[in-house]
Parts: sequence; C-alpha cells; structure tokens
Amino acid sequence: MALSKHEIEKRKKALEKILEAYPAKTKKNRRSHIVVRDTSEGAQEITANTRTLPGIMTNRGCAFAGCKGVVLGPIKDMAHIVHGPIGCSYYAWGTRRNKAKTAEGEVNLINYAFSTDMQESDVVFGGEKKLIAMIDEVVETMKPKAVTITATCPVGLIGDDIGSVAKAAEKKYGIPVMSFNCEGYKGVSQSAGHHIANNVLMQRIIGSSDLEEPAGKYAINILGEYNIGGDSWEIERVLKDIGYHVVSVMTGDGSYEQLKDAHTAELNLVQCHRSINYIAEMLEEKYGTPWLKVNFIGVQSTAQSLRDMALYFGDPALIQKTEEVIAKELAQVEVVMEQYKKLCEGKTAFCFVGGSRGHHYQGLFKEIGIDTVLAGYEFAHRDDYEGREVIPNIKMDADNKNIEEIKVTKDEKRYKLKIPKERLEEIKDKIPLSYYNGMIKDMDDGTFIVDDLNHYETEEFIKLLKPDILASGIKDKYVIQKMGIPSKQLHSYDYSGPYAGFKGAVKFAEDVTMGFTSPTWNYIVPPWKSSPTLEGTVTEG
Ligand code: CFM
Ligand code: HCA
Repeated sequence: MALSKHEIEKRKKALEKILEAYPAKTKKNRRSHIVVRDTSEGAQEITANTRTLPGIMTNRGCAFAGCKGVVLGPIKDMAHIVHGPIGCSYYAWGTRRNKAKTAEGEVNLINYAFSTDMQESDVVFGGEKKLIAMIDEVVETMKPKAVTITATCPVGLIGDDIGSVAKAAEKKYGIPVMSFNCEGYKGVSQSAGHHIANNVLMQRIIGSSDLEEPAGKYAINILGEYNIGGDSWEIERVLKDIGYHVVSVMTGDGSYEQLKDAHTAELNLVQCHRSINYIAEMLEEKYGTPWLKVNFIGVQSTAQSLRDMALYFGDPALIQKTEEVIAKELAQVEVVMEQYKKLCEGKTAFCFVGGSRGHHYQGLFKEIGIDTVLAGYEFAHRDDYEGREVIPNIKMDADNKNIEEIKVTKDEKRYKLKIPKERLEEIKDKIPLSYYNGMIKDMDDGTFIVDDLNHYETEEFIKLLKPDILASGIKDKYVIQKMGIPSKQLHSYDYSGPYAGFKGAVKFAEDVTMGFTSPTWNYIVPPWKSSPTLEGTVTEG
C-alpha cells in the first residue's frame, strides 16, 4: 500500500537513524545501497554490485558458489569436482535443493559431493597431484558424461594449474573435462561465478551436437530455472500440456546431453535473468535465437508468461490452446488461493533474496493479500533494480504485411513475431514491457529497497516495520524466528516446494499460511511487544 508524502518523509528520517550507528564512511556507503521508494523523486537510483565493506555481516555468497553451486551443480550427468578444502563442498552439499531425476540406468550424480579435500600440505606443496588422482577415481567409478573442475580460493592463491590438469584428463578419458577459475574471492559476490560458468558452458557444450532441427514443435529452452524444490517440473508440466517441446532446462534437472542440443530451440525463456543473461545473449548472437523474459512465480505472472510465449509464436491454435490450459489451471487454483488469502490478507513481508526472487515473489505475496514493505537483492546489478529503458519499436517486413521484429529495449532485440499487421493493434499493449521495469518501479511509495541487506539492518528494519513474515535465506532465518517472526526461506523453500507455476503458487500460499497459524508464535514475544526491550531478551519468562 502506497504511503502518503508525510509517511514517506518519516521513513526517510527513520532510515537516517538506523544508519547513524555506522562510522561516517560506512554510513555513506550503505546510504547509497538503500532507497525509500518515492515516486515524486522521479527515476530513483541505487548502488549495487559493489564490494561489501569488511566487518559487515552480509548474506552474500562467493564466485565459487555462483559457478559450481548455482549454474553447474544442477547438471546431473556430469561429475562436479571441487578442488579445495572440504568445507566449500560440505556447506553446499544438498542445501540448494536443486532436484533431478533420471530413468533407470542413466547417470545421476546429483546427490554426490566430490572434493579434493585440500589440506595444509597441499597448500604448501601444491594440490595438482591430488586433483589428478581424484579425476581418475571419479571417472572410473562414476562414469560421468563430462567433468567440471571448480577452483576454490586457495587454488588461485597457490597457483595450481587446473586448466592443464583438465586438458590432460580430457585426453586420457576422451570426455569433456572443463576447468573453471571461479575462486571464491573473484568479483564481489556469486554474480562473477555465474558469468564464468555461462562462458564455459557456451564455449564447450551448448550447440556441440550435430542436431540441426529441434525434435518437436514450438521448441524452447528454459534458462535460469534450477528446479529448486521441483519448480521446473511444475513449469514443464504446463508447457507440455500446451504443446511446447522443451529442448533443455538451464540448468535445473539439466543434463549434458540436453545442453548439447540447446541451439536448436526457437525461443529462449529467461526466468532468472541475473544468473544466465550471458547465455541468453550469446545464444542470440551466435544462433539468432531471441529470448523472452518470463516469470513463472505467481498465478497471474505464470498466465501472463504463457500468453507472451504464445504471442511470440503467433499461431492462433497455440494461442487458443494456451487460453484453454490457463482456464483449466485457474479453475483449480483460484478458489483455493482465495481461501488462503482470507487468512493472510493485510499482512506484510520482507522479501530479500539473491538476484531475482526478491522481485519475482512480490506478485505471489500480493495474490494472497500480503504487501512487501522491504525488498532487495544480495548481488543483483543496477538494471535489476532500476530496469532498462524501454522503447517499443515495431518494424514491418518488406511487403509491409507482417511484423518482422519488435524491439522492446533500446538496443536489444527480443521478438521476431510472425504476426500479421492486422493484429498489431490487438497485441501492441500486450508486449510484456513490465518485466524490464526492474524492482524499484514496481514497489509502492514508502517501501524500502535495500541492496546487500546485512544482519544489523535486518534487525533494525524489523523493529521499524514490524513485518508479519520474512522471506530470505538460512543465514538470517533463525535470528528472525527468535524475534517472533515466521521466516520463509525463498532460496531452498525450507523443505517444501515447488512454488513455481500454478500448483506451486498454491503450495506457497499453504506454507505461508501455515507459518502464520502455527501455535509456535504464542510462545515468543517480539521485542517491541515486551517493553522495555533489552538487548537479547526476546522471550517472556
Ligand atoms: Fe537466480 Fe536462483 Fe536467484 Fe541466483 Fe542464488 Fe538460488 Fe537465489 Mo539462492 S540463480 S539469482 S545465485 S533465482 S541460489 S535458484 S535462491 S541466491 S534469488
Ligand atoms: C549460494 C546458494 C544459496 C544460499 C541460500 C541461503 C541457495 O548463494 O551459495 O543463504 O539460504 O539458494 O542455496 O543462495
């Protein structure tokens, strides 16, 4: 709900008070990462994708997490060998909940963690021999389709040459062995790791098969979908019902075999733009495949994304089938969502996740009557917050009959629609420009947008805004719950999911409602309800 000018000013003052606890330089830095939404200021800017200041308790991860954990990890038929201390593998083992299944007899290594378990002696004398032995063991026992070797911080510091080791192993075994110099300290967050992984996947795997034509009609890839809690299975269920042929998913429940054919798709859907925009752009440049931003989180966003896809292909039969499937799905979910809405209406949320969910989930919260009062990303870039300049520009083909191309941003092609001119008026307003808005423009006056939210600020904003639920990750979950507030992990979905697509929205609504109605909260009193509030006393005797 948008606040009045007076209330917005009060929020700005409250922010200054929170920032007062910082030393001057830190205060200045953090001030530039926080926006109080105020439409009267025009286009609001935010600092993002910069180094977290030392001493700040950030929720961010590292380049290794972004490369190995996020982009490569979900590929199930490859062995992902981590060259580094065991902690880097152990901490991330199974926690992201990127699910994968295979038919009997096919390779599925998703539940394994392969690590060279680097010790002090390896740091002193070098760890290459250990890595070579590890590759031998993994290839011989696991029979992977391909191997990745990812570097953790010490690898870069001591100079182990994982590239040469990979090359030699590739020669020895005759399968692709790829190395990734994604040492944790590279860049400022996970984001650098995404880029490193994207580049190698594109150079080495995507498009490496001989297949020239896709094996089915309306062939698509789903990019930036990692099958957390089964999300991509729910999305694919609906897409297949409509009649799409999913060539590959990048990289949820993904496989080396699928990725090789990805160049044959006619359209690339981009669910998480932050982690995989590089591949989308490279596929467009190399194969001319346009890409379309979608959002399968929330009932309305899912329906809208399906409509946008149908519009892209422009086939009236597909458009009709899409409407039929949407109607069938809505009939099943809308009534149930209404029931949950009755229990959630009027509540407020914080929505702080990595690089796209902080925005994507706001619509779903809204569908069950919950307003997001603070949102942010751990590591997104400025365009994820501020959006991009959108200039719809429709170009007709030579005989002025069909739309040849629609550019929706200043310099990027996003559509090559095969739609007759007569339908131009009809579709003009339906081009999904809103996805290029960025988070800030989509938020109400008086809300906070915080980049790289830290633990001190989390506690302070909770005291200020008193949200009913916090959606974030494991690093702050228990602090929040000890403050008497339900926490919903939007990375791993705790132990639940899927949350994407139509049925996923219902599951999300159910879990959030359960968070509110659990009797647990009767045993905890938030600090502002038990006054005076002394540091550390959050329970009643
Ligand atoms: Fe994309 Fe992701 Fe996210 Fe991300 Fe991540 Fe993730 Fe995330 Mo955790 S790829 S940016 S680096 S949607 S792992 S599946 S939940 S921080 S918001
Ligand atoms: C990562 C992975 C992570 C962590 C989640 C969390 C994930 O960034 O290394 O902090 O709760 O989604 O698993 O984002």
